[in-house]
Amino acid sequence: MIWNEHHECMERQQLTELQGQRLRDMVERIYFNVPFYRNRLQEMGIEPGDIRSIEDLQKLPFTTKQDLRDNYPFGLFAVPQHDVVRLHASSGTTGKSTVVGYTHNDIMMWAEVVARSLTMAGITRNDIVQVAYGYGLFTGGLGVHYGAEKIGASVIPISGGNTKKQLQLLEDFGSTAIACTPSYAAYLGEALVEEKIDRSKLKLRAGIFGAEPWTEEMRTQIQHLLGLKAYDIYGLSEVIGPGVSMECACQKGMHIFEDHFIPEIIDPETCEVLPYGTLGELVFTTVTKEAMPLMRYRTRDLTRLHFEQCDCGRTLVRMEKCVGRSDDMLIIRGVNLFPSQVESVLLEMSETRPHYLLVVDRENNLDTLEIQVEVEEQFFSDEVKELEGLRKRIQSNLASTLGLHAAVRLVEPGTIERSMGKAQRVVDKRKLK
Ligand code: DLL
Repeated sequence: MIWNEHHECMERQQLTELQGQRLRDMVERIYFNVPFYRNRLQEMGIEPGDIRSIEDLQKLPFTTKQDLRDNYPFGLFAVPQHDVVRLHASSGTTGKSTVVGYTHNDIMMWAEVVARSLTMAGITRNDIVQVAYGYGLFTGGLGVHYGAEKIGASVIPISGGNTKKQLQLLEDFGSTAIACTPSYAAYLGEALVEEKIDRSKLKLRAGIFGAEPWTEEMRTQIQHLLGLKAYDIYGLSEVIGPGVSMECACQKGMHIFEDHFIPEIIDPETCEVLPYGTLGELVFTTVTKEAMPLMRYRTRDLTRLHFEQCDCGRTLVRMEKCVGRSDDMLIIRGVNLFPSQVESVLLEMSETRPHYLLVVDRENNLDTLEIQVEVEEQFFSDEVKELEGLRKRIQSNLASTLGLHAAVRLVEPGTIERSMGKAQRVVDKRKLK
């Protein structure tokens, strides 16, 4: 089923016209209502009338997270405070949090894109959706909540954490879908086994997992652990929250809701727009948001876009699973590396669990990388010799994929700290020195 066939299956030309018209309106709104954007456009000699169609998008300047910080908390709002009905914020690891505001219409639009997303995972009014993303300033909980309610599903607003309660409700309420981060899903799957809950008694069919990068190998593990079909959902607070894009049943990338969010891929170094299909940084222009429209916002997320028609019938462009964020890329002795590459290698092996940690340090001016890997119980109790054999195998698999020699430390199941939200996969001790 398709939630909004009109907007999800538009002819490209019709969609481009709609985008152009919405872009024109948006540029006018921010020009007259947001001094920051007006100054920036004036500096570049651009007037609202210069932006007439989607082809003019490239004339516009980029917006960065730093711009949001510089205008903290409400400097980029395009409406008076009395029209703002909701505030969210993303914590971020450094500096001030990024604040985002929503008007009533923004909240409705958000519910609409999440309703489209959940429909892609086959969710209908007959489903019971356990929302185990955090509720609060984080957009995950409330974002999915409103979309699921719009569809008419029964929503369980349990929020993140409280694992025993999660399992109890999965059993007692017969939740048919669960929404949480993939790392928390993996943890729930593990807890299910520990609590000796019979998986066949659960009614779970679909998982709506996102908010952090995760690999195909992780998908396989979660599907196996929880007995459901795992779907990838993408989004970021600045743009709206969850529901910027979502995988359909074909699972060949995430469809971006282009009637609201216009994507571009740029070279993160030169800012040059790259041809479709090339790996680069994802940039979004929001064309319908009222409270805080964003012009060419640099997400830092690295992916590729594909325009070929999808078998599901939707014409919306698809983005590949994110490799990671450009600011999560580690440079170890000159070799570029994303935690997701390590995840792929580890989870391809049946002896390892989906919990790992990269510890980066510097000794005698040389970068060091230690990868801590949890091993399945039955392999851990094996002989030392076999364990050493496994360690060496992991090390050599990593070396051949990453082109880098990393120390591997096998740790007992349950050793690596579990996260109820976004997992922390890297400890970079170099930054502490
Ligand atoms: O994580 C919104 C969200 C909530 C999305 C629930 C999906 C589900 P932020 O906290 O602002 O918002 O973080 C946004 O998280 O720029 C990506 O780096 C990362 N991210 C989000 N979804 C995915 C995904 C929410 N499916 C940042 N795959 C983004 C990879 C993701 N990374």
